[in-house]
Amino acid sequence: MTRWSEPRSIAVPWGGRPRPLRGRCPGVAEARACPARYFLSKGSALPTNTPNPDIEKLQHYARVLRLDIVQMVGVGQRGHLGGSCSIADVVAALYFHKMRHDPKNPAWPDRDRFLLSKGHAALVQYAALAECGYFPKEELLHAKRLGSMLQGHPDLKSTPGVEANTGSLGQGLSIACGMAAGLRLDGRPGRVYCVLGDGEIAEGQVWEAAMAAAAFKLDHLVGILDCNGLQAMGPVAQRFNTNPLPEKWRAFGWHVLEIDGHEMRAIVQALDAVDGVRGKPKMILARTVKGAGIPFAENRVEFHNGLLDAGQFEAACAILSSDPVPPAGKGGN
Ligand SMILES: Cc1ncc(C[n+]2csc(CCOP(=O)(O)OP(=O)(O)O)c2C)c(N)n1
Repeated sequence: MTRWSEPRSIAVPWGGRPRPLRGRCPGVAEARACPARYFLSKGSALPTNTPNPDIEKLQHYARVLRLDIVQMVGVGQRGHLGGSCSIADVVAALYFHKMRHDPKNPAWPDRDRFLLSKGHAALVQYAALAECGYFPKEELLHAKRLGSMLQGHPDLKSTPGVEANTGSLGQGLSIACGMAAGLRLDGRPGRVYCVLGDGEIAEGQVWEAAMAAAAFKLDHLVGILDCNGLQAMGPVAQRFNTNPLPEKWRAFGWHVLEIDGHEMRAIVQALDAVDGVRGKPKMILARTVKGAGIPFAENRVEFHNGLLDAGQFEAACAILSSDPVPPAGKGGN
């Protein structure tokens, strides 16, 4: 269990001079007084890439990610809790099972690419990268601070393992298309996984990218749509209604699967199943709950970019750390 460390200057991943941390740490005064800022693990998970992954272990990692998200949000400061937690199971399945990647060599040319088009959910990606060992887990506690390697939205130049700057919604799928096309031209085996939000896809650029992916038959491009039904201001269906989703993506020439986005076995099976589909890009519609895993935040739009008070923070930590030990006899870290 790693305890919270004091703020300090941090190393810059791509070889620059160390930068001092600036600004107020999220909830720093409250967090200093809070005994519960800790991690469940030191962070040395490696992707399994096996045909039969240990589902219980992947579920455990999803819980680790959610606890790390809560630690990053801290007390008394806003953080994108809802949309980070809704996609945590999918992100765990990708980073700890499906994707071929090497935390010791983030630029490995044959790696699979992960793009978080809904970049406001950066905390879940940071948690996964730290857990895999791309950087020390202690960095998570400086997330969102000026000068930190973990900015409020994914930043290619700040964070090892981040493939592109995302968070201006609607752009990630276009980047993913370009990467997929480039990998094909270079004869590389990498697949591209792109996570989008169901509110995000109201952006018109998404549909240009969707047409391009089908036109170029980018069958090594896999989209995962986090269908939690809420965007920043309310239900997706009552704002810019992006439904009906399966019909739309099929009409745009994609192979579509629909799954429960919190059912780990279904996630793994879907990710494996789309490998076999040729000639089309694939879209996995993951039906999820915003804030999943934190009962008082589930399906509550106020936790989109929510703020935890000390009691909520403690309660969330208690719930998420109630299973601190990985499945018996199966390793973990
Ligand atoms: C181009 C652009 N417009 C607006 C925003 C502000 N914004 C951040 S998150 C969000 C809602 C996104 O909803 P959704 O894609 O459903 O995300 P999720 O519910 O999965 O977190 C908005 C409008 C933005 N980041 N980029």
